[in-house]
Amino acid sequence: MWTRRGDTAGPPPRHPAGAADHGETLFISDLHLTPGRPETIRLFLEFLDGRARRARHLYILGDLFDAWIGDDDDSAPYQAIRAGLRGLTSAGTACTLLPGNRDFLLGRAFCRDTGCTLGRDPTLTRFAGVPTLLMHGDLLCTADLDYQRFRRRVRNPLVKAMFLWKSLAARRALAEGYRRQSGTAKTDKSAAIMDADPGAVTDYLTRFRAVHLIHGHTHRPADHTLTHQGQAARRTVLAEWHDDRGEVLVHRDGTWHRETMLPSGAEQHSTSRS
Ligand SMILES: [Mn+2]
Repeated sequence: MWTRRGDTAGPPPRHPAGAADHGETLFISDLHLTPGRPETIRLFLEFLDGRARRARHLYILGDLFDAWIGDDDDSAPYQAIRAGLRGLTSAGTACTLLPGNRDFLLGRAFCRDTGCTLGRDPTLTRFAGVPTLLMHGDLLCTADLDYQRFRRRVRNPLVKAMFLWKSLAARRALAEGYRRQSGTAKTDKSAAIMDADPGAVTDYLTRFRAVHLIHGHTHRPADHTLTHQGQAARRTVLAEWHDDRGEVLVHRDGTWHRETMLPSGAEQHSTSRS
């Protein structure tokens, strides 16, 4: 069992010479991993064992999992994912997880097992000196009032604690019911409501004095340029992952590009540079 190991931290990450010396940072989001999609899980495990090892830092900007009902969920696919992440962090690549709307219950036990760090949403950092805000993206969808209300309710620490206090079986049943409900609600909502609100984007850039925003959630990958307070600003939207293809945003020395991850055997290629 992964989550009942007690409070001892795992071994500190090693930094073998030659590994992770590129200073590359990778960003992914919206993998929506679930036992019912083994191909996407395999693609992610290959990524952790391969491409990700060459990076100094991997940011997962939310919705790594399609649903997360607690760190004590010991289903076999989740054990494999924990082991994959542990392998990456042990090899010297730092990994930061931001909570998504599907996996905001990821907690300390998961981090202890994997060597990952939980980040806040939003997180302000700098890349090549440029103040950059990292978010999952659901906070930007301010026109979806029902969702924002729901979000405040389920993130309440007491509500979270009461949910986690239930048995694993009870939590699985509740999550399944919610998934059905949210699937129905989504089809009734207009495309504009489900997208990032331009006013919310501006508000976050202003509040955090950032000129670059990177997020996922909307599944509308794009490189937007905007003028913010007389300055050029940008909003980079990450792509969701599929059974046969994942996408990674790469930063290295002030340059950015996207790479497509394909299952082993298929040729890996870059898609765009900016
Ligand atoms: Mn999401």
